[in-house]
Amino acid sequence: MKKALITGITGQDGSYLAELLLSKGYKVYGLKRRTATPNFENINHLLDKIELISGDLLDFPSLINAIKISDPDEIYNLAAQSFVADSWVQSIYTGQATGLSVTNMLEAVRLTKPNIRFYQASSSEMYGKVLEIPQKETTPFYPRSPYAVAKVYGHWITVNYRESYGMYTCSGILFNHESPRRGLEFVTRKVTKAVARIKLGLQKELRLGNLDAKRDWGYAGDYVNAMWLMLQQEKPDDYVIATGETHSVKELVEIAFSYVGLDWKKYVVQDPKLMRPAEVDILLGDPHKAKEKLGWKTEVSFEELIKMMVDSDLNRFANSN
Ligand code: NDP
Ligand code: GDR
Repeated sequence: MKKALITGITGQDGSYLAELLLSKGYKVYGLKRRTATPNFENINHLLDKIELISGDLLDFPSLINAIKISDPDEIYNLAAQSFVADSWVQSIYTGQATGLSVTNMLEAVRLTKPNIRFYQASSSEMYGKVLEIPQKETTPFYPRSPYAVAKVYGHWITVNYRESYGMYTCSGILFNHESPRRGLEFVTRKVTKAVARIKLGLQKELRLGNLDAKRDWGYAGDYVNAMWLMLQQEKPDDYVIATGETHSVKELVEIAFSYVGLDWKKYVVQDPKLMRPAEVDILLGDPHKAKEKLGWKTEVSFEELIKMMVDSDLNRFANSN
């Protein structure tokens, strides 16, 4: 039986990846940091099937301990301060938790069991300012937020450990991916939650920032499969994971509101306080390499994704009344 350790298991991707690995017969361990109140919403249904190990990315001994307990064949390093907007107000912490901590993980692997296969959650945010469209593995990075700068560090240190020590380390450059388990502050979930609550008479307006930003949005359930595929190859490598389509925040809003029969213009208010100090105007990924070498593909379209999220939030907020 293969064993995997997932950091960030309570997050969106961690929960889908845990489900995928369990379905493939893995023994799954999750690194779980201490919180004052429980945050198991995404993994409640998995708690009797996985083993949680207490630890924090910034606490090196706890990472060594987690590797010793789980003795994994594969590590998926998904934990991070992942909300771009907050990275301007928590810039030092984001640098530590999203960037430098990757070296903590890699050193823990190198010093305990260097043949562990290691996946690093890199991000399309690293492309930042548009230098090339669509963005592919060879497109230069131009990060536009403290989060993105930290991810560039995490990306290159992952490549560096592969080149310096011959370790099996892969970096997945994933474009935005969403689901009903997406954190409430990210724009897709903020919109689908508001649409559901407005439809149910629980909310009157939706305040948003930049409606013109464009993103390549896919479904998280499809994207965790790419992570697993990367660690099953003969040789480690880096891959762009994206749909190859881009849509604006405005299109997202239009689709979500019209799905429940509402006119978005009556409810959406643009709030300058929600504009970012530096914006990433357009992301559009080229997933050719992943399709050809990994045989990876997306199953859920943009519209299907938004409808899935609206349905889920309608259900959730109708029942929370
Ligand atoms: P989430 O924000 O949903 O999850 C982040 C996870 O990291 C949570 O489990 C969180 O724990 C954990 N975490 C945060 N800080 C620490 C820490 N110091 N020590 C231990 N655990 C910590 O992110 P996603 O699931 O959406 O994304 C997974 C990864 O992929 C992240 O690294 C993200 O930056 C990256 N990524 C995401 C994309 C996306 O579109 N979703 C696209 C590209 C990259 P807790 O629950 O306690 O907060
Ligand atoms: P992003 O996702 O920054 O791309 O990072 P987010 O959903 O936060 O923003 C997407 C775009 O929407 C615009 N926007 C708003 N965003 C939020 N959150 N709230 C608003 O009210 C709002 N109004 C407009 C933003 O300006 C932006 O252009 C996500 C995270 O998951 C990262 O961890 C990951 O690396 C990248 O995706 C790829």
